[in-house]
Amino acid sequence: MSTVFQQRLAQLEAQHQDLIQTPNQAIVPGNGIFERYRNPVLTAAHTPLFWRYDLNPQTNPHLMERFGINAVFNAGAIKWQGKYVVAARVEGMDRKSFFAIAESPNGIDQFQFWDYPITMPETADPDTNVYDLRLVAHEDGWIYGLFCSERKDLSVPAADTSSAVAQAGMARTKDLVNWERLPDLKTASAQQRNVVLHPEFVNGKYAFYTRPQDGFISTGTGGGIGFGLADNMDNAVIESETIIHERRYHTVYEVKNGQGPAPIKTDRGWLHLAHGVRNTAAGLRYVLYLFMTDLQDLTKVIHQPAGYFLAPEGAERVGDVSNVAFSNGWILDDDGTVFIYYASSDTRLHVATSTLDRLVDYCINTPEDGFRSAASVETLKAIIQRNKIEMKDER
Ligand code: M1P
Repeated sequence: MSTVFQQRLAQLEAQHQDLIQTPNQAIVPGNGIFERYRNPVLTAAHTPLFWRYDLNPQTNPHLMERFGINAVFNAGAIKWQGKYVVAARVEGMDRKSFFAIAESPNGIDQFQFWDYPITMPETADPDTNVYDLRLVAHEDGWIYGLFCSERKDLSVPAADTSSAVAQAGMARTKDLVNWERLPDLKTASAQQRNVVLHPEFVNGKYAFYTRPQDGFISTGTGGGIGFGLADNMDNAVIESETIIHERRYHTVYEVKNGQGPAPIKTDRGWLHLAHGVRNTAAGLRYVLYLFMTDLQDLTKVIHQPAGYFLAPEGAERVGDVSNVAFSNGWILDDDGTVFIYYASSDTRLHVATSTLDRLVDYCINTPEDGFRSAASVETLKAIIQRNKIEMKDER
């Protein structure tokens, strides 16, 4: 007769295999800009059983979880040795996040974690929490990982056990396994989050997208997506930041915004994916938006469709931090397919697919925000009038 341990292990293994092998399907017809998929690509349940359980029947006869995983979300992404690889933010039940690599043969399903999470070396001032890794294959030959490094704010009264300081942690690797930690990025801002390395040198320097802010949550007088240059990565200092995409009243990025993954170079400009945040009676709402910058002047926005590109929908709207769509990873494939890895509500990771052509078309041909209701009505009327002619209906 099999033991409780054996029965539970057989059930858990069958369930886990089933989850990983379930094919994902695009939801059609979609909006023509991108395709969403039926299932998330990674959840807490995708983490290996040998992470979560002590598999020794002597020390764990009830086969209990010993290391619970709370969520798997915001992931950096890269095509690596023919595989679609994400470096996910894995959050344990102890609230600590860490990074772990999962790979898929096709980018849309069958994601499996590598056996061990990333061992990210600490600096002399250890991080309390690390999250939201942006992976960038830089033209200098290294793969860089930039992430948020969070530490307790020691300047506040002892009774305040929540205030934190966020800065840009940085590391580099050649194999995604062995990481060399670099000093945190230095800028004039009290706090930094959503810092991303540009993949090419700019005037012989390393270029960064930043998000200066006064407080840990609130941007205060700061905010906006910034841009700055540093001489090197071994002691990177940005002396001056230029805000290239500002927060603005009554937009989807009214309260704050942040660069997503590193931009993709196209023949029409650099294509950017970012998140925008606005406040509502139900709390903050995070959506994704696209814009393009000039190939020569990286601080000049040349195309910006109105509103959001992707917002949390259906079940995506609910999670640990509800009403959030967030992305810090995408992959441009050789055939022009773009895999956009986005997380919903700080809980799970999804993929959406499009093509570079379609995303550029979307950026160039979607009307811009007129910043007033009346301007939106004029934009809509112009579309209707053109379509009436198309439909040969002059009413
Ligand atoms: O909880 C939503 C997101 O909040 C932060 O983003 P931002 O700095 O723009 O507010 C990040 O902590 C991110 O990880 C999280 O998904």
